[in-house]
Amino acid sequence: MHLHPDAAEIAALFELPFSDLIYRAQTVHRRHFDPNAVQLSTLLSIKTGGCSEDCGYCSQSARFHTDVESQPLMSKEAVIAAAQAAKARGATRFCMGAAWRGPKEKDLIQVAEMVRAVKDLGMETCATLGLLRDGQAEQLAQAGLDYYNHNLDTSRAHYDNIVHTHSYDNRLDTLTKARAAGLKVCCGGIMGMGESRADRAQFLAELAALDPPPESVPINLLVHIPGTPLSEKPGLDPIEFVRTVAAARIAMPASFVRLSAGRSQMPDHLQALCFLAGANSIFYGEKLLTTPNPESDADRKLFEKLGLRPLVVETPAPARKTAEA
Ligand code: SAM
Ligand code: DTB
Ligand code: SF4
Repeated sequence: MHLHPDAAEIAALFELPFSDLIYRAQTVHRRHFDPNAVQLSTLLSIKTGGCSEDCGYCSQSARFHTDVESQPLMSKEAVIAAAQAAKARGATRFCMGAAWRGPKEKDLIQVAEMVRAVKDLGMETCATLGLLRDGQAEQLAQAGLDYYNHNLDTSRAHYDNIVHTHSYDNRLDTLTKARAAGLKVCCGGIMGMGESRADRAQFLAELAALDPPPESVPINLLVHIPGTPLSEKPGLDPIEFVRTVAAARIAMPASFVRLSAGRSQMPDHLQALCFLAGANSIFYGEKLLTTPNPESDADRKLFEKLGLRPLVVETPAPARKTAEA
């Protein structure tokens, strides 16, 4: 067992004067990381829309009328091209997302092929495919998958207000499966879904209690999607969002905390506060899954202004091809 803060301890962090909270987060951050290096992940939606689930924030549920056009599973060639472009721009991790409750066996065989190909480019690989059945995490690990993304998204208590087609325990079970197969875990959530501060503290306590805690913790700010049940939720106070990033940093000192969805709506000074609070990863590239992300040029300028640099990730040499004639 590792030592981790409980919900009451995390709630107490949220109550600190802002400067004290940020100072603590910076201190912890500097003990574990180079504070000026930020990890860059690029997302690609490899299968879009038409999802059976009813997650109240999501543009891709078949149950809501959103502007998203459904797209079947992409070809391996198109995925490789997108990964090459992401690598050329400086991303070190490529994350493939699919709008599924979970992958069917024939889907998984195709995704495994994509993972193999992206891994061969010398990138870190990540997939987010929904709930996994027995054996599927092992298949992905064998194909060279480094990370599985599966978010808890909010507190256990609030989850049932947001999603009705699967449970918090279903999600914890998939995280256990990913871990047992030797995958690294990327697990975080969405802020601004009408949760209370106590919910945010409980959510972070759930993440910190995973043993070991997730290597990567995406903190998303809700992107309001017209047509979804959460489209009209009032925006979260930006300072409360920064507090959440700081509390995540302190609760999971050795994890990468990713400033995730919502950056397009954030001015530079708010993003700077998030980095100060201990965020050290972003999604990089002009699209998230179905919604816009800042242009790469804008991010490069922001990094220059803040003296940040992309984290260099050593990836093992790609599988050696057999000698050519
Ligand atoms: N279908 C799989 C699943 O639900 O795990 C994988 C894809 S799903 C779109 C991945 C994550 O994207 C969700 O868990 C949620 O955290 C995030 N997400 C989806 N829609 C969002 C929105 N409108 N704003 C912020 N984050 C969002
Ligand atoms: C995560 O936590 N955020 C990413 C990734 N994991 C898969 C997805 C954000 C999606 C934002 C809304 C959209 O583009 O559809
Ligand atoms: Fe489907 Fe994932 Fe969207 Fe939920 S979050 S509706 S499971 S794509």
